[in-house]
Amino acid sequence: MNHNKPITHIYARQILDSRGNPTLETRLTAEDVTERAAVPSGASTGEHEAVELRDNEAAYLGKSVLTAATHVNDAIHKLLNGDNVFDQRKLDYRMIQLDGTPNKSKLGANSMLSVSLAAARTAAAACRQPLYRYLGGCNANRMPVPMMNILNGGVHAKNDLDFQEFMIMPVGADSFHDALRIGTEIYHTLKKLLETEHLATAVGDEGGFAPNLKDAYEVFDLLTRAVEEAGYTPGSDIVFAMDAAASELYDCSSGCYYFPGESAGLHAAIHDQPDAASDSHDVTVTRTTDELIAYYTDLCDRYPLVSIEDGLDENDWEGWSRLTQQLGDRVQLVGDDLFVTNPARIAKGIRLHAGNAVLIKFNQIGTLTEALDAIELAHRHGYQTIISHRSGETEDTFIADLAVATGSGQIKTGAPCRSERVAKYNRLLEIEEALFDSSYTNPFTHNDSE
Ligand code: 2PG
Ligand code: MG
Repeated sequence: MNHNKPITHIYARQILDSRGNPTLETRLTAEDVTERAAVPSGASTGEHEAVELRDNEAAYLGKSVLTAATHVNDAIHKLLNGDNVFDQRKLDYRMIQLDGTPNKSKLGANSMLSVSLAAARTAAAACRQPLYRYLGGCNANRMPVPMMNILNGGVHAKNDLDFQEFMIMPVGADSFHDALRIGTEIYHTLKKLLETEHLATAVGDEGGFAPNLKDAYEVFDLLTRAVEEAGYTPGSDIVFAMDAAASELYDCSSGCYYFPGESAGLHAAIHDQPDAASDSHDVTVTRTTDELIAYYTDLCDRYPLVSIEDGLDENDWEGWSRLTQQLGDRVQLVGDDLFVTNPARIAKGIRLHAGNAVLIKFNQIGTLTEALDAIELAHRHGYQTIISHRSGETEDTFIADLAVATGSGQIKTGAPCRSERVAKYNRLLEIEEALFDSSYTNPFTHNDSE
């Protein structure tokens, strides 16, 4: 095979994501091969993420990405035209150099990522290899456990739940397709349960239901019932995970976490009392870092909750170290806004013993190469990784291949609902079938030292 295949054309266009907001899709041609990639977009974005370039003009209420598309079609096209499509690292670093800013604010992480991903796809197609094989080599065969976000809150839904995501992980399954089936059965059982309880079954941004529930305890009670009514055992067939997205709850002036949904519920409950005093309306639920750590500890004591993402604010390194000291030996503590897929922030976390797992979202950092570096750094230091979607997604399934390519072992891509989420699950089914042996290593029961 010829190992030099020059890039001959790059073209980006504006398309829509799953929330109806503009995003980029880029087609990249190397001689006779053309492939494309689209970039996702977050809502609960971390303060330290690379910049997503938006036009901030009248069109699409400020959210159009035409400038970013122009950067691809002009500056990046000119830069990379003639470069070898197989030189992924070089292509990415040439874009990083051209941008020249620490947070990719000149070209935009969305412009750069769309080119980076499209280049990898084109390179894989040029070798006639599936993407996971091109990226991961011949040993890329570990199917991820799906972390299925079946109950939504926070900024992903307009309900009273302060925490953003409540997930089930079918860790007792021995294949990906079985895990998906079990998770989906529980999802449908949960819907029936919600209907019986006269609770809303409308879904949030990631396809999970978004009923008005009081707090995390009520959620986990309901999830436990759904798991049992579907015929499974919490703690062995299924374990729970959550994304608190605590940066969204943190108030830096008071140094406390503020729970608006819980406050509203309490306020309403007090008002319903016949003898409620007229001055009893100011009910504000707040928690300090240590109170929140105690809250998580209690949840982990009561439920099979094995993974907590963004349990604390993105700048509270000290709090993260305390949380890790308290729960790190029995719970996966995932940094999302904390690490923003950035090797420099992950290195800091490793130094400070903050968290023990990294959420990987390639648009937080802006190139495939840097995301792969983040994964490698995490794995080298015994941190788990979870390959993740964004709340604003497209039909692009790159993350499914990335999860298998990197052997990450876990993927977070929403509920088994909404095509932009299901597309990733369906791609994983296809990959598993292609791998024939349906190998599935369960990261919670598989002990490497055995
Ligand atoms: C998260 C993500 C994805 P967003 O916080 O983990 O679930 O949400 O894309 O809105 O940041
Ligand atoms: Mg998160």
